[in-house]
Amino acid sequence: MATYNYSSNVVVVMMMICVSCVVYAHKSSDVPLAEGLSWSFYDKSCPGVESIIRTKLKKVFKKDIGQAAGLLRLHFHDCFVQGCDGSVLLDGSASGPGEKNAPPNLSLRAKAFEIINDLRARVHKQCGRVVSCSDIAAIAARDSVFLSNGPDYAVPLGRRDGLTFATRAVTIANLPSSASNASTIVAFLATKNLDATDAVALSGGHTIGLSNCSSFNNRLYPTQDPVMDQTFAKNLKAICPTNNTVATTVLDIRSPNAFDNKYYVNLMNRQGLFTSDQDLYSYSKTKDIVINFAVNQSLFFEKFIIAMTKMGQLSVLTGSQGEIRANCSARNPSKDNLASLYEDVDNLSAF
Ligand code: HEM
Ligand SMILES: *[C@@H]1O[C@H](CO)[C@@H](O)[C@H](O)[C@H]1NC(C)=O
Ligand SMILES: *[C@@H]1O[C@H](CO)[C@@H](O)[C@H](O)[C@H]1NC(C)=O
Ligand SMILES: *[C@@H]1O[C@H](CO)[C@@H](O)[C@H](O)[C@H]1NC(C)=O
Ligand SMILES: *[C@@H]1O[C@H](CO)[C@@H](O)[C@H](O)[C@H]1NC(C)=O
Ligand SMILES: *[C@@H]1O[C@H](CO)[C@@H](O)[C@H](O)[C@H]1NC(C)=O
Ligand SMILES: *[C@@H]1O[C@H](CO)[C@@H](O)[C@H](O)[C@H]1NC(C)=O
Ligand SMILES: CC(=O)N[C@H]1CO[C@H](CO)[C@@H](O)[C@@H]1O
Repeated sequence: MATYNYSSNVVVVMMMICVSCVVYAHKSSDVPLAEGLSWSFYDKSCPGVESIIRTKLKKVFKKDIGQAAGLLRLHFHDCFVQGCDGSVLLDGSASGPGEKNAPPNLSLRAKAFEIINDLRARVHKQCGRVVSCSDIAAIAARDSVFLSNGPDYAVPLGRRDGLTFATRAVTIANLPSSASNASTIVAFLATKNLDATDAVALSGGHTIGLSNCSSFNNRLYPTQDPVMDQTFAKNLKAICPTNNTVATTVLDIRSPNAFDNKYYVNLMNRQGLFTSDQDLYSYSKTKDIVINFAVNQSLFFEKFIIAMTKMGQLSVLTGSQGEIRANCSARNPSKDNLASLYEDVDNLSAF
């Protein structure tokens, strides 16, 4: 009997080890953890958080895989502006639903904000108000990558939600323009401790999703960017016949909905959409990285995970800083009357 118990415990332990190995084979142990974040933050307080999110997102993406791109970009904007503190989610933020038309025109998908709030309601319903909106956004970004055929990887957790949204000026100052050249992009990301490899890998986020004409018109009008492939330019002009046309096109012409390394193959064929994309293949410090990713998808995935893990820890709030929002779009009204608010917001019928 003792022997039996002993071996079954061993089996259970082995299964647990294996489960974490198989599900998150790509924990980026190369990247140091920010103080206060951990790989097992919700293991006791909300062990189901990641499966609740993934299960729901599978359904969301089955209906519209485009939402994956919206969620991935949302996390990027959250992290670059004032750190990964969920500030982008707050109504009234320069990048939030209240000011969608503010320059720079962020064009974040309205639906992405709704999805985050829906996930929050599901998670809080099961665990109580213990998981932050910024962590939900980080997990949702990872699942967007994985469920678009990209790599799976573990996300350090324990972020807290910020109390303030960024001003318009701070938002503009922290999001590079798609008309920037590669040296500007690399120099800008360096201010966030992201190196040239990170810059090239993160730009690979443009392997999924859409863009409005306004984000690449600078390459068509008044004169065509000589670097751009002729046929590609002709097709873009058909979609955006004038400098003012309001229309959208895919970021990755080879595989618009798949998270893969085709973005880099596009760049090598001069079919990158933005100046900030295409110039990565011209700039001496990034050209070889583009080539290496174009010929080796595993290498891209490996470097993307490292870069995302770094980006996902930018200026995080942890410990007793910030709060756990009861509604991702608004800061908590006060420290005391949350119980009643929390009951009210658990309405899942919208999804
Ligand atoms: C390096 C600097 C970056 C620049 C200049 C940039 C710029 C842009 C622009 C202008 C758009 C299109 C907006 C529109 O016109 O609708 C866009 C879309 C997108 N970006 Fe970036 N981006 C950058 C980095 C990133 C990063 C780091 C990620 C994520 C890892 C990312 C993921 C996306 C995605 C997924 C979309 C498509 C969104 C959708 O379909 O809703 N971008 N980006
Ligand atoms: C972007 O801003 C321009 C004006 O600056 C506006 O015409 C356009 O509709 C905006 N696009 C989005 C997606 O908000
Ligand atoms: C990149 O853009 C910056 C800012 O516009 C400019 O100063 C610089 O000369 C450009 N670099 C190259 C190599 O074109
Ligand atoms: C294209 O439109 C943008 C914004 O509407 C404007 O800033 C730019 O000067 C225009 N370019 C040309 C060549 O008309
Ligand atoms: C591709 O990159 C992976 C990950 O770094 C590496 O293990 C593998 O050897 C590379 N493959 C080739 C053919 O270079
Ligand atoms: C969440 O906060 C936003 C912004 O204050 C508000 O418009 C929305 O109604 C709130 N949602 C719920 C479910 O209370
Ligand atoms: C949930 O929201 C829907 C519409 O968004 C509304 O019709 C319904 O009454 C709400 N249910 C509860 C229990 O608040
Ligand atoms: C004005 C315009 O075309 N806006 C679109 C920009 O792109 C997003 C999708 O990425 C659309 O949701 C916007 O409607």
